Amino acid sequence: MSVAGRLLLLLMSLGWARPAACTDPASGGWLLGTVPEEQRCTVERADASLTYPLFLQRFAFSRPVILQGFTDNSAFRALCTREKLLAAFGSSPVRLSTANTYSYRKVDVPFTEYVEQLLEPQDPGRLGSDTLYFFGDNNLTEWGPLFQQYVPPPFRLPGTSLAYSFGIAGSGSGVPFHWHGPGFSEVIFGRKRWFLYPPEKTPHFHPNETTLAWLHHTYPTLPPAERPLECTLRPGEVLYFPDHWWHATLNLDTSVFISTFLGCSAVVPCVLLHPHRHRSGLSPRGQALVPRPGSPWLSAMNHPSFGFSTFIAEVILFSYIYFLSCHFQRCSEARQPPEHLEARSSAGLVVILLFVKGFQ
Ligand SMILES: O=C(O)CCC(=O)C(=O)O
Repeated sequence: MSVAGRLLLLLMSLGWARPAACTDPASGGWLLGTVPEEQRCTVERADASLTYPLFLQRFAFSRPVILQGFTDNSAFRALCTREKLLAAFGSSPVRLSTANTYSYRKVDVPFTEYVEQLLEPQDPGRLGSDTLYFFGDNNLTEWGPLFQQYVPPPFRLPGTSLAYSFGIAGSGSGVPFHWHGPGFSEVIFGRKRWFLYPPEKTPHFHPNETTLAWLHHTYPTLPPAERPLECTLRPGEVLYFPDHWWHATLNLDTSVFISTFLGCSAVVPCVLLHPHRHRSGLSPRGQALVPRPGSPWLSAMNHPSFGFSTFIAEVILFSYIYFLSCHFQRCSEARQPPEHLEARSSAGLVVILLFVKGFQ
């Protein structure tokens, strides 16, 4: 072996030089990546002095922001090391999905199999449609106790409630451009590069291409004015993405990450307050990513055919409830038994709920 080779081996054994792919304790036992980091960050950053009114005024409905120092997830991070997750969830199944925009294949595998056999750096020659990605579709019965340890970002949007999507993915992997409702994303381990475009600026991308391929082939051809907003997130930073913003991700290392989606828990405030809600639901990839909790309202809002008709359905529902409450009042004034009205109100509600559910 040459002198230089011996020197390199010596340095590596002393921990002074890092091989191309390795782990260190700070990475939670997850493999570090070799995808080069881009220092440019064109997304605004805000520290913990950002107040909720300012967040609403400056970012909530208009542009992304990276929040720093708002929450401390070190306890959650300690539970997300490779060793701890394998010990706690090794035999639990995880649902993987293809990392492309339009086709959406799902594959269930035990978590151990995913971590030990499938979680590998992205093959640059592979299509998104042939790449499996673990993000979302989490079984809340099994993973719920872990998610309870996560401290979500402190800000909400009026009329929304939280739903988590958790994932782990190899370096060079990511999701291609898509959009959906607003939310936050936090990296627990690893680094993740984000690319974002406002709703009215549809990006140039091929639906079956991985983000890595897009970065190599399309990104360099973009004139400066056509470039996305972008930034690389590190553990402890939280990105807020507003409603309907296009976004794509690229994991620079094996990353553990969690998104907090702000789904509509009441349709009327959502329609009135969120500027893009009148445009129908989600991009196909968005539909697949956003968790669909049981609420028919939330499901309807997150459905691609959601739009003006759902809004009308809710207006009818609210009018109906209002009408009934007036009617009950008159009944009690007139001392009439309200049973028949109760039956009618329940039937009416069921019909309206079925109507809204019919969109799903
Ligand atoms: O973190 C990722 O790779 C995907 C996140 C994402 O697309 C989302 O939160 O909507």
